[in-house]
Amino acid sequence: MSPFITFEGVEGCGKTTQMEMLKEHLEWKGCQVVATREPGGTELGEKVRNILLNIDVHPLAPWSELLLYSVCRAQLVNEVIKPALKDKKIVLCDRFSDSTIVYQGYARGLNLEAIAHLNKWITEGIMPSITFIMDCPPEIGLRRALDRINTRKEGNKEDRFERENVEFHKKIRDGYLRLAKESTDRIKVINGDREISVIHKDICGIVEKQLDGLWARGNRQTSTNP
Ligand code: Z5A
Repeated sequence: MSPFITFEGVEGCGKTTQMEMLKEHLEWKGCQVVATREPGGTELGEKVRNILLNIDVHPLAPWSELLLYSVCRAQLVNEVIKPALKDKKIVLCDRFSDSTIVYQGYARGLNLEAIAHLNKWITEGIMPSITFIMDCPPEIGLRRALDRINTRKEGNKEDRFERENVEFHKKIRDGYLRLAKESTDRIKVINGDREISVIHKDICGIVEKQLDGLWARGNRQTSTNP
C-alpha cells in the first residue's frame, strides 16, 4: 500500500501550507502525488462543504453535521483516495477521520463509539499511514485565519467554526493531543508555531524515513518472492 498522509490541527495551524509544500517536494523527488481535502475534494464533497461551512445556512444539528461530513468522506474515499492508492500514488489529505473524532466527538459531544463505527464503514478500513498534527495555540491559529479573511478580495466572511469561541478551539487542540497519545506510531505532533521552512524540513524528514522503509520492504519482497 502507498503512503496515505493526513494533516490535522486547529484552524489556521498551517496544515494546508505544509501539505502543499510536501506535495511539491515529493513531486520534485519523482513521486506521483494526489493531494485532496476534507470536507471537499469531489464535486459532491465541495457542494456539501458549502453547506457545512456557510454560516448563512441554517444552524446544523450535531448529528446532521456528522452525517454531512461522512457523506464527503465516503465520496472522497471511493472517488479519489482508494483509486489513487491502488495506482501506487502517494495520497495527501488536508483533514480526515481524526477531525470527526475531535470536532464532532470531543468538542460537540457526540457518541465516540458511533463515530468510530461510522468512520470504519465509510473509510472501508483505510487508515492514514502517517498523520501530522500541526500543534499550535488556538489563539495563534485563529489570528492567522482571521488575518487571511481580512486580506481576501472576495469579501471577508468567517465560517461556522471561526465563529466558535477560543474555549471551543482549546478543546480541539486538547482532543488532538489526546488522540496523539493513543496512536503514537501513526500520529506525529509537529510544533506549528515555528518558521514555515523549519516545519517543512521536519515533515520531509519523517516522510522520507517512512518511504525509505516502504521501498526497502518492497525490494526485499520482490527479491525473496520472484
Ligand atoms: N471539520 C469537522 O468538524 N469535522 C470533520 O470531520 C472534518 C472537518 C473533516 C474545515 O475548515 C472545517 O471543517 C474545520 C474542521 C471542520 N474547521 N475548523 N476549525 P477549512 O478547511 O476551511 O479550514 P481548516 O481546515 O480549519 O484550515 P484553514 O483555516 O484553511 O487553516 P490551515 O490549513 O490550518 O492553515 P493554512 O491555510 O496553511 O495557513 C493559514 C494562514 O497562516 C495562511 O495565511 C498561512 O500563510 C499562514 N501560516 C501557515 N503556517 C504558518 C507559520 N508557521 N507561521 C506563520 N504563518 C503561517
